[in-house]
Amino acid sequence: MPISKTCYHFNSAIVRKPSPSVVNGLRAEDRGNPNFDGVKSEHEAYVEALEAAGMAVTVLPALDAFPDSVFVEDPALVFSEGAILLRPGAVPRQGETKEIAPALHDNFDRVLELPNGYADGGDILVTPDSVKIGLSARTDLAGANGLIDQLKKLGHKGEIVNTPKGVLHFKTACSLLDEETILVTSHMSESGLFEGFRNMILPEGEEPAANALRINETVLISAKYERTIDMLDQAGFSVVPVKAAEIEKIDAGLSCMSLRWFA
Ligand code: CIR
Repeated sequence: MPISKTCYHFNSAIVRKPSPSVVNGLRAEDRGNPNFDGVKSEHEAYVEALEAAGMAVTVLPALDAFPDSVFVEDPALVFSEGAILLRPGAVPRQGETKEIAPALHDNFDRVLELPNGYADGGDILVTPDSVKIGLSARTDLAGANGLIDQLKKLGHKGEIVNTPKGVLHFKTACSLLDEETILVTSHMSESGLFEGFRNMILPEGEEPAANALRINETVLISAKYERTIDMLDQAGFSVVPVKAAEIEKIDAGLSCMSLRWFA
């Protein structure tokens, strides 16, 4: 299957239930702890939205020892051709790789490993031409180069890019809406990184909506960003608002809570 078909056509996902310890999740800036019941209901609604978009969802059990383990996107990267176990850059999250490994072996014939360095899935954006790997406080050059080697084995081309300073993950500031369109903060757009794409710039004050999630015919967007929802609606996208206000308190968005692929 050509890579352009794999960018947002998915029929399978892995998620992990949040543990009560999620209230202690990592954050760059303290905006108060998320509420556990709130995270739990956001997660349940998210799983329903994935299913409604056409995916079969495997739900893994909560892991109390890893507060951020609900964000399964970070310790692994998956494609139709196989999976890659990553090494998260944040020390408290590094044990999550070992925890996600059995689910990957259950679902993929090929499970590769990052040979060295660090890389978080949140820094990786799959586009039709390349898999963009954003260097960040979580993803270093050794990790990015190691990832490029592993991607090659699965038939994908990796490309190293920069995550703007002060932004947690590359995909905190952008998402792919279709083969030629990126939803992006004005700051990241100004870097010229997406010159070959149509850039849809987030309205001022709604930058956290950048972490949207295109799945098949729908785009999931954090429900509180009404101007972004209107903008995408008017551009003809089929938008599904999903509540994410609690997980945003620990710097997360909609892509973070699943691993997605076409089986
Ligand atoms: C962390 O700092 O690692 C978590 N609190 C948030 C992870 C968000 N993941 C993502 O953007 N892929």
